[in-house]
Amino acid sequence: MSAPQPLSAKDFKSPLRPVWCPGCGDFGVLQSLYRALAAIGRRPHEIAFVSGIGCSSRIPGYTTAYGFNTVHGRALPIAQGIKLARPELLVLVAGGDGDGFSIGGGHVPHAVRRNLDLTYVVMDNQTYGLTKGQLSPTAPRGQKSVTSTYGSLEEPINPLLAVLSYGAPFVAQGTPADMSGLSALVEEAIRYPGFSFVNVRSPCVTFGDEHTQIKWHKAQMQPLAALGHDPADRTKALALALEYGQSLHTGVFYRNPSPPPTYEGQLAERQATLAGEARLRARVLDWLMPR
Ligand SMILES: Cc1ncc(C[n+]2csc(CCOP(=O)(O)OP(=O)(O)O)c2C)c(N)n1
Ligand code: SF4
Ligand SMILES: [Mg+2]
Repeated sequence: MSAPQPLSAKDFKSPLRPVWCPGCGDFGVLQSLYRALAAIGRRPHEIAFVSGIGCSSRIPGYTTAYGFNTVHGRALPIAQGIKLARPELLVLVAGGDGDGFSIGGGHVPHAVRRNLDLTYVVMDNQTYGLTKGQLSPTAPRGQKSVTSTYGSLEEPINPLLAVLSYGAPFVAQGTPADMSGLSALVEEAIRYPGFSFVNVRSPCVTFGDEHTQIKWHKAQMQPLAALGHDPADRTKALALALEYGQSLHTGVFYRNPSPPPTYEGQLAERQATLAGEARLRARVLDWLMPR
């Protein structure tokens, strides 16, 4: 039998044309996924790509993987169900800041602490793009929007700090202002054996303010590697994550060098133990009460 052909980015490109606004950061995220998936080499039919609702959540449809554009804020529970039922699949989850940290925010800690081998990519544009620019949970205090005309009175959620403090073993941040860096991060996240999170600062060119645009990202970006950050240092990662909002650090904040056991791995072990015990019980019963 001949060896399977290596895959290229175009093997993951679906015939659907993205309906995103020209210049939307989500195009960059899509490109980074094509590149990462080609490098990883799993066939499109071995990939389940789950999203919520939002501009960003359209992303599975633009790939050739099996996609499920689910319900607003419910991508993570559905992705966990798929991974439990079919652990051999590569399961990707994607959505927006609103989808993940507003309506779906209650699911994030539980997905993190269960630690299924999933990669969660959030396209964080600090706005609700699809529904025309309402205030998002990651938007800074003072942000003016159609639902905060005089400026937001609320502290934002810090997605990096939240996911790190819930105990995620892999946390990174990227931007389409650095496409090769973003593709490498997405690839590394997918390869990590456990729950991995990539917060992508993805510009919304239609409703985002200037601090969320690619020009600002290019000027402000600070790669963590250039700062000498050691991604095995969780305490330092938490300190750097606190700067979300003031600076734009890119790269891996935290990578647990000893990946904790995954939920599906532990479940398989338990099932094997229980099956062994059941076989033993049946043999004892057969011996006590021969049929
Ligand atoms: C249960 C429910 N509530 C509200 C909505 C309306 N809705 C659709 S997308 C969205 C927010 C989108 O923002 P985000 O998740 O950040 O994605 P973006 O469009 O910015 O990529 C909202 C409020 C919905 N579809 N379902
Ligand atoms: S509204 Fe914003 S997030 Fe939605 S497609 Fe347009 S630029 Fe992208
Ligand atoms: Mg958004």
